[in-house]
Amino acid sequence: MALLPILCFPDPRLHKVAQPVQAVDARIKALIADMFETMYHAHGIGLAATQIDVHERLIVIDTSEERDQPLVLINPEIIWASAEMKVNDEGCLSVPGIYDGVERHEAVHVRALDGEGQSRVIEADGLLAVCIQHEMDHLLGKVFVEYLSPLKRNRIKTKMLKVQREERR
Ligand code: K1U
Ligand code: ZN
Repeated sequence: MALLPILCFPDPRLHKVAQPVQAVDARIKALIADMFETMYHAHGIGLAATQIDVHERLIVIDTSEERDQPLVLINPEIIWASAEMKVNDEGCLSVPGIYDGVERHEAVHVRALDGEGQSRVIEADGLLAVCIQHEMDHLLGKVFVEYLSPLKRNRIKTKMLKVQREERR
């Protein structure tokens, strides 16, 4: 297994649209293991392949307190979304240290392949529903700061670029 580097906003590669996974083969299974290792190491609750510069429709999630309920979503599709919306505070491993409110569907049903290539339907609410919507945005090249005002987004961009310049010194 391996820890993978996570792209940081405003890296343009975060805006690439991911393509469907063609086969759940040994390459994808190895990638899933590396993504879980990377997500747990970073103390995240989710990670989309886009964030590690792989532009395929693959997500790993674990929203459990005990960090023992890994969930793999391959080629996910939202098949139902609640009319009720809710604003939740979100963070992102690609925008470290920034948290802000984003409005999402309170509940979603998602069809996806699991890590063995089996089709599943996941009925999610609460933090899991928020996390699934956040990660599916990554696969479309969308980062959560794009829901914020242009003023906030530009401030975050300037802050991230400053941090990245200082880290390179
Ligand atoms: O996509 C990512 O970068 C992972 C991200 C997922 C996420 C967290 C919170 C709301 C929506 C999506 C994170 O794991 S951020 C770090 C984190 O562990 C966290 C932040 C806020 C609440 C709960 C967890
Ligand atoms: Zn994110």
